[in-house]
Amino acid sequence: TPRVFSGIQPSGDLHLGNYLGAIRRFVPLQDTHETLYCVVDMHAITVWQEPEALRRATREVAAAFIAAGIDPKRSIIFNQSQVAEHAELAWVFNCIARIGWMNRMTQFKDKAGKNSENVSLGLLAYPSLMAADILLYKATQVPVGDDQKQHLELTRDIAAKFNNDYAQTIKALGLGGDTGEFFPMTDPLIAGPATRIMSLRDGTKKMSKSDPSDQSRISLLDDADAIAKKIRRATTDPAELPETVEGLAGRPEADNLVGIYAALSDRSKPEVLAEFGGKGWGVFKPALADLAVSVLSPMSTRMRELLDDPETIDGVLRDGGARARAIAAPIMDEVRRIVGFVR
Ligand code: AQP
Repeated sequence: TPRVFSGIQPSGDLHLGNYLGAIRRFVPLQDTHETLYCVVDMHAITVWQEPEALRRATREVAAAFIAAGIDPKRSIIFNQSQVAEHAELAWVFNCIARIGWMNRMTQFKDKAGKNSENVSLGLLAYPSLMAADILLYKATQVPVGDDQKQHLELTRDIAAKFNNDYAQTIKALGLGGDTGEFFPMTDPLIAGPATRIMSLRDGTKKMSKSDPSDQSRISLLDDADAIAKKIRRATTDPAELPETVEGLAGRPEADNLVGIYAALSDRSKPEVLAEFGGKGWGVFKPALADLAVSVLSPMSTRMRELLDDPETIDGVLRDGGARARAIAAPIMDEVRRIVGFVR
């Protein structure tokens, strides 16, 4: 069975974008793939995290996984730092990847801003650790939101350069399988209606954990009141909803809210517009709020229950860590042999 890997950073409040773009899509893959879902705490510390907040956020992501329907028995749920091989392979990849590749990453440019001399070295190397996360398990399928596409292309570049630089030893050791490749080429799974959810305040910016405005995102732990309020206050233009998707062009906020409605109701945007086209925001926003509450509130209730019992969550992460390590260790062993490290 093909192996799936994906990760979420415990770097703040999980939001609707993380759910629709990633977590929700993790669930059905359990039926068809071997699935590893990781709370990437080592990625999170590329920007400063208060230790206690990091611990809380780590448990919160794990709780969201479980509440969304990821079964800790069928899937491996763990936090990255429990499997030291992630860091070890990332180091090897730091020596494979080129600084120029990292400098081109738009996420780095966005997060570093004008201050790129003064951000952590880890933030620059972030995609190298992400490549290690995936390739440590030779995962071939990676469900992510649209914003991660460039990082996944880099993962392929790193795998290809590793395979190429070490082609001779890979061959000599017989570790290249039929194709001569040690690391597989990974495919991003970016599909469906909600691969990029935008901020509720600005339809041109993605919904993000690190947006300073809490009003910009619907958090998975928001209660019904907060959800309704945020949707009511969401920025929109004054025009009515259009009858067709073409009518959403040049209206990013309208497009975003219709997209969210479509994703939450498992319908297409044309279907949503068939119902709401020609109606005003005073009709659409309350309907969207009701829908969002009906989807999210069972999940947040379950998350809260789980978070009341951190020991159980920690046990899930520990068990997942051991199972992940059992897959990673032999692959890392082969990497050490390929690179020429003496054991
Ligand atoms: N707005 C979004 N729409 C759709 N998918 C999204 N994802 C994030 N934002 C959206 C997807 O969620 C997964 C986890 O992302 P991450 O935790 O690794 O970090 P990120 O992509 O940088 O997400 P955030 O929420 O914006 O966090 P910060 O602000 O900390 O950077 C990924 O699959 C991502 O595509």
